[in-house]
Amino acid sequence: MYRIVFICGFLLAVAKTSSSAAHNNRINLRSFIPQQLQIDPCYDEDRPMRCMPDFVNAAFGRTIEASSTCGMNGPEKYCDADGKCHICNINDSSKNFSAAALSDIHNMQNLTCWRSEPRPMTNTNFGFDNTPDNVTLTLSFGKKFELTYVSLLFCPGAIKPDSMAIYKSADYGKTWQPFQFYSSQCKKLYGRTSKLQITKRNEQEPRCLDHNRFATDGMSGIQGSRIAFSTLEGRPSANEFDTSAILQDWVTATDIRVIFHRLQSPLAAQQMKARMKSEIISSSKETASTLSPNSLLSAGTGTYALSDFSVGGRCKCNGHASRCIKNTDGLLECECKHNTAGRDCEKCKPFYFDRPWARATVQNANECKGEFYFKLILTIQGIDTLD
Ligand SMILES: [Ca+2]
Repeated sequence: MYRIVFICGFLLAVAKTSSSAAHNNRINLRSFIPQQLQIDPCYDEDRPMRCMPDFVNAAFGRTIEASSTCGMNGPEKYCDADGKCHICNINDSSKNFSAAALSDIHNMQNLTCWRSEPRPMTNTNFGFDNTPDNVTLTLSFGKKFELTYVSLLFCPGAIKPDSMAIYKSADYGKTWQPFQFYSSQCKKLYGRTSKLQITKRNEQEPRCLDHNRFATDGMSGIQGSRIAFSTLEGRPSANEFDTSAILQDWVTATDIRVIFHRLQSPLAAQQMKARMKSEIISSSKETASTLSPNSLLSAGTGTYALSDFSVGGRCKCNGHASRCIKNTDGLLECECKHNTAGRDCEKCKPFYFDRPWARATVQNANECKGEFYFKLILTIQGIDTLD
């Protein structure tokens, strides 16, 4: 039926232009194939080849929206894990910790950091028993990408959070799907086991890991450390990615969202509280009974603090384009080859329906072909072909 509709459409279009066409002309079908430049990575001379845009940090230079930023409404006090306290203030360039610092040039000699609004680190009941923090960072690509990793680098002196989740959207933020969880209490906070085995039957299932399990500093986080989520790690079909529709779908995202739920585990918060108490006592010679709970709370005021948010991946073109460009509406789209079309080269161009659309692989570029239609039209006109 699909073919018939297109054949009819094509015939009508050709009928308008064919009345004066000479009969018995001989036309080489190759003249219908667009000429490709030698340097086009999607072709080896005339032969179509799988091609793909460069691997990039898809977060770099993009706006990341933060639900909470330290010092947004003027000077605010926050404290690092070592107990030293500082001031943040969005209006003071030396104390500015805006979200722009998440996706700028990453230079270890000159780190820039985003910080959330301060929150108590030492409240052992803090977390899902009460209200989760829900500090959110959202990154939109404006186009489907295929992601290899999501990497979060924490600022020197900051704590690696105890509980957080990475979500993805593949429909521009309409719906969200969990990508990965981290927590010292996977079952309690996220209802998931930290011992989940990924097999070929559940390759699209997110895992929950206790990334702080091996921390030895008595705190829940490692200072200045990184969390790197590798999208294909431990997924059995990763070596057959070209032919695994499930994993191709799993790594596809238009947006990434990170939600920080809890800064410290209850155990680490308790240990920190005890340590702070003893340090304050020894330095001030105060007795425990004269310390107000507020002074402890203030000294234990921490922030989520990240110096870099990077996302490794490629603009998704299904093997049919070597780059993405902005269209006339300013939207990012693939520069499709192999007679494909769509923002992700996810369909065949009109009249190129000799066979169903398919993603390109190393073995087969799966170029869309329209010879059936062209031959049909020429036959109707009485024109022989040279193919
Ligand atoms: Ca930075």
